Amino acid sequence: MISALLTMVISVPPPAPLAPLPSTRQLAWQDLEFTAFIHFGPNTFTDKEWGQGDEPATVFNPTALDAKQWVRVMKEAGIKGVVITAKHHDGFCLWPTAFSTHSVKASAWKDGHGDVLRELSDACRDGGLRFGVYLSPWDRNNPQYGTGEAYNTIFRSQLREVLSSYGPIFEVWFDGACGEGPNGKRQVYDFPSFRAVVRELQPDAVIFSDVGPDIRWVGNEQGWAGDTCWAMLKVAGHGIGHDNPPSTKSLNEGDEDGESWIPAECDVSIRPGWFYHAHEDDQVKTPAQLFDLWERSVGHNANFLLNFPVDRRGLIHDQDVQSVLGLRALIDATYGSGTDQARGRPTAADSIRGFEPRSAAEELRPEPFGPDKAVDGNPATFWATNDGTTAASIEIELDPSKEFDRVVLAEPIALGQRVKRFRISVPATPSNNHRDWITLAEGTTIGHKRIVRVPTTKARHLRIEILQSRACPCLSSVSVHSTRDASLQPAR
Ligand code: FUL
Repeated sequence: MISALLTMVISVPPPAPLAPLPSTRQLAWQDLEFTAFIHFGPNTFTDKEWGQGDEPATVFNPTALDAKQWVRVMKEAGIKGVVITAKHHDGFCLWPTAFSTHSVKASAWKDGHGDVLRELSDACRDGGLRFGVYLSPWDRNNPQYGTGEAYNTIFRSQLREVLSSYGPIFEVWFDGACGEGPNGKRQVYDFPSFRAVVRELQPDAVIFSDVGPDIRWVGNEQGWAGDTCWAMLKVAGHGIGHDNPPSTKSLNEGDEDGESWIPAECDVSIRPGWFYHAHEDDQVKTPAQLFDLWERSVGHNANFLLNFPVDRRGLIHDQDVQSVLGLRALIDATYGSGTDQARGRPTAADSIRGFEPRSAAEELRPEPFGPDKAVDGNPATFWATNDGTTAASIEIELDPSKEFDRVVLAEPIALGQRVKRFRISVPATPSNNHRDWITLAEGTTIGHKRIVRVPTTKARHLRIEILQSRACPCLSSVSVHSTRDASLQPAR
């Protein structure tokens, strides 16, 4: 009996993956969802955003640097990894590089014996946070900058130092900015060779630049991705920094017919500036503002990269700590464990992969791709339809006494991003037996996670219609939440 059941279960093959597909490193990165940036360096002490590169290294002198505090705050906020400005445009290196004199070695901090990357990577390892590095190719200090291969060799050497001295690195961030202007120095970066160094020394690390190869810029520095957001991109026509076309729409939304899998990352600072400025102490984004951005990045198939401008002491400022912990409280109250009103509820679907009509005796036979797989809390299982079916719907029976205002959908993206258009609706009246439905929301893409804001609603049934899909649709999760408890949280 059991083996007969197993045969039936196994005889339904899963849908074929639909190219382009994510790499293992991209899949692991996307699951992190929420990561942090640290901007720290001479600018912190000179009150600048872009240093000239001629600032004396001695200006860098934090009085109480404590990377463990950064990691503690991030862990408490639910952040999974941190990317630090190892070298910003001013060329100052936060580690004692052998390939430039402009570094912590020449600073007053710890009499030139300090190493910020060492302190942060150690704290990350101890605290269980992933460690990543930002390196700006634009270097306003290095005398070789603008000479071509000589500078590229220095940059590669610095990259080698950073990638081979501090343990595993999850993300390498290549900034595309360059403000040299028409009469400035012209350096042609050898990006293919930079990428080769990363692949050689840290094969699991994702590489960020405006256009990947692994992670793309989302086209703004405000922390949000488009309502439509494909992980795919048509790379042709895009470049890094100034080569980027003036329209950043396709970075923001991706391309349905993009040939490359390059998901978006939404970078934004918790304050107006990337670096610390005391006059911005009262301009820290509120928990509610951060929650809005978190929903429009993580909930729009992208990752959220929230910057903390570490202050002159070398600490995350208390205002910033309060705000990000306030954000965590809002996320937990809305999406934390026990908040999902769809979890384990009865489901139905008008199409199920491999389904065959069966006798009452067989009713209990498990369906490997049944709609219950979308509400079982297991991201590895999913509802799917037969090949060739690209429009189908799933219904979930809810507790009608509970109100909700968020519906969260997810696709198993290892099979590619498939859904093009969906609709969410509820019966017009609790008793009309599904004859009339009211649309709560219509949307386009889903991907890794799609948070849909819907009017505050109570309903006995919720229907998700997949209206169009690139191939048979698959949903690994449908969850239902309310921000009511979050809005009751006192502002922190
Ligand atoms: C930009 C830089 O110019 C800013 O200073 C900052 O580092 C931001 C994250 O990227 O391109």
